[in-house]
Amino acid sequence: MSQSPDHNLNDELDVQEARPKLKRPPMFKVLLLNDDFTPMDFVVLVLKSFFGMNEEKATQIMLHVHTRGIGVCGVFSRDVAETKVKQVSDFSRKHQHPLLCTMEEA
Ligand code: TYC
Repeated sequence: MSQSPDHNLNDELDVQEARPKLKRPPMFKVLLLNDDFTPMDFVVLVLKSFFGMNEEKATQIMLHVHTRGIGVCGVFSRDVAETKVKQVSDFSRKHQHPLLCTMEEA
């Protein structure tokens, strides 16, 4: 009876099962950028309307972006993040504000 590392004592071939390569889908941060022209009230309205924030949280995030230049509105799946970015961008354009919204992998 032959012996080798890939044969067992009954001379049967042992097959190493491949581990299923499961990767969690990536998540994406939706980011708001500061500018000199978009009114603070409008940014607060955006955060309340599209990110479900209350007045206090929206004001806190708006002020963070205003002072630091950039801030996170939330973390979402790719599809949801893309939808949020489009909703915010369309809404800002519609009201003729230059507010920029983008996304990056978390
Ligand atoms: N900097 C703006 C102002 O002084 C306010 C602002 C905050 C604009 C956050 C954009 O993402 C922003 N009116």
